[in-house]
Amino acid sequence: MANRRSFLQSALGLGAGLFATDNLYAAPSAAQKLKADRRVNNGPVFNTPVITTDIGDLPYTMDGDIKVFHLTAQVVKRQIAPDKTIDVWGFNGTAPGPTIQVNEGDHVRVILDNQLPEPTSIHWHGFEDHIGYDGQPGISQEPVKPGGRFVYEFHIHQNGTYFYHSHMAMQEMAGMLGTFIMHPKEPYRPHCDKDFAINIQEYAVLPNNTVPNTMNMEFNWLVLNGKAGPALTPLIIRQGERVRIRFVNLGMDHHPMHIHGHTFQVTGTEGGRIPETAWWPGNTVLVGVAQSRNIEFVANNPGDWMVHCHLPHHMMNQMSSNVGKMSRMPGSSGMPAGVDMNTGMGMLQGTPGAPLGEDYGTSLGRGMGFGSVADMNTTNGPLSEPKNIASMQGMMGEMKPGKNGIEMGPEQMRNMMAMDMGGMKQENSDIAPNANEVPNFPQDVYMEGPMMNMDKMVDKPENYGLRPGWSQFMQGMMTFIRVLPPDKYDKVIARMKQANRPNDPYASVLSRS
Ligand SMILES: [Cu+2]
Repeated sequence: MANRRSFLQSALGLGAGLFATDNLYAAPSAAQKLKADRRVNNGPVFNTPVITTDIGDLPYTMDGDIKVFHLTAQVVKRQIAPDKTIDVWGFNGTAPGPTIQVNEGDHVRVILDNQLPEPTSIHWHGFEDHIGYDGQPGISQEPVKPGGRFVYEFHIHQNGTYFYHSHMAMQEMAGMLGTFIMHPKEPYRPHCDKDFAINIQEYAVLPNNTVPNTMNMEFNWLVLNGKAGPALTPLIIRQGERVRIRFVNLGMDHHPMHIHGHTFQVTGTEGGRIPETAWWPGNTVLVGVAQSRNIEFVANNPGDWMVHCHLPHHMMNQMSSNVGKMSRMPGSSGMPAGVDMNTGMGMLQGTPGAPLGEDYGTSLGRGMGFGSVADMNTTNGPLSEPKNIASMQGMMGEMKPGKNGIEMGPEQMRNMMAMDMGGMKQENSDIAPNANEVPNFPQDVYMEGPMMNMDKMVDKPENYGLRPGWSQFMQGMMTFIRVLPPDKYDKVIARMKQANRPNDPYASVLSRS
């Protein structure tokens, strides 16, 4: 591990000095009580509003004593990562849809308008209510036609983490889901100072496309609250606070959600609160499809701690099937990576260009093996610097001298490689000189390469004080719990207030602090 870490540091040109800069956290001292009472109750007991980062809440109006929500099913453009905006279906401008928060005992009306080009029906997941409002299309209600409206009515007598989603399966895969919080009549004990909801989803977006392929079983964009790392907004926590996180999974995969630096208790499921005697400890909790897992912990360990799905492929962005050799071994054919990219991503080809085409053989989708077709070498990831310069000189050599005014020597090449590419700062690559002879190279420099530094592109108050270059290492289902000492916490909160963003998901915190 140490070797890998130091390799990465040197591979990415990160000197040891960088780790020492701008440290928001004091060195741990013996006085630090990491084993503090995990039950501590920090103050008065009330229902803390739930924060859904990067999404926010659906507002309501009152009609007498009825809480009225207007939910509009519609096509949504969602930026899931820097320079990556996709066309999905969601609600009221976002996908996932905004979180709905009500209280046990409330009388709730949800007016659904369908602005989609096909019928839909919304299921209220986990609700023990009237069959007429369950949203089973063609079973408990007529599907809501394009331009149509349906009014759902609920008498809330449960409490916990519930969901709403289209009960048309492919629409759900297109983004039509959201969280529905029922706050308890009797607040849960011990009191939590922060309460977060995290929606878990996957999308399969073919290269150069903006529309997710809802048929695909291989996902290359793994998102929490509709964003992939490093675009996710961290969970901002003051050191010592008791924190609840409600994971909600309405996707195709199960996700082992892991947090660093803390031990949590699993305190609730999609069926509501677990009695305290049945809580179980962990640092990873498997959130299965259609499940919620609520975890609670006292954030007593200061630092920027990762919270992420632990499936390695879910900590990556924009995966596509490899084509060609799996190493750069010169003069060797290397290991075949599999079928070509289109086939690997599930696009069936052949003669006559159909699944049953006669030259379409069996495949496991992302194929590997002797029957695979090697189309071309993998070219992602930086080459070793000498080879990089050599190859670029070769490329430039093909140009006529002076054409386009381009003429560069090795020194200028090196400078060009260290240039700032619109926020994606590429630092001098520092790969072992013999990297191309090492089987399986590249591995992590493949995805965590210097090209991936997007600190500037995802700059926001919640990221203030993170270690420079952090964005290279946060992809897919990855964000932070930032456990900030009080003075640092106040600094970050002040910046969040100053930003004065409309519909800020953190509004309930900013108005309290
Ligand atoms: Cu996962």
